[in-house]
Amino acid sequence: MRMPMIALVAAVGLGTISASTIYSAEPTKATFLVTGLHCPPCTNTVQTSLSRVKGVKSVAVNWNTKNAKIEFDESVLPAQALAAAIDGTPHMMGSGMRYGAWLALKVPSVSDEASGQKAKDALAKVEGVKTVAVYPAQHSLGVLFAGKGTISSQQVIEALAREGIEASNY
Ligand SMILES: [Cu+2]
Repeated sequence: MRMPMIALVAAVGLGTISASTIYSAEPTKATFLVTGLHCPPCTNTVQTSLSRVKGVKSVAVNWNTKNAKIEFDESVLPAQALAAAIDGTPHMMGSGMRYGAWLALKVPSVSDEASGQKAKDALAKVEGVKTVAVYPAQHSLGVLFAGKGTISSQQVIEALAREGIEASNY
């Protein structure tokens, strides 16, 4: 009776390993600060547009905070491409207005102008990052990407890590 029991335990163990390999690509949960929201229905315009983009798992745009909480697969849709999709959403008020998106990052060490500048310098080297906004009171950064490209939120976080700056998605 002992041998079959051991064999069963081994089989269950192998099953667990292969399952975790298959499901290792966890979706990214991130917050984007959305610009150009003119009125509450604009949140629906952006939400509906993004829900049709391949790689987006869920999206919720909040009118009060102007934040979009987005769950997405960066192997299909990197953060830079997601920002471009928001940017490319036709504005409900017509072509005279535009939506835009900044990736929000939690950066605990950012607390004043000097620490903010250090983070800005670290990201100035990253191709695809256009502008970095510093929010010392919120210990956070806003990252504006340049046009189309494939920079992921993880690549931005890693660029900060290389300069000893800890960061994470909101
Ligand atoms: Cu509107």
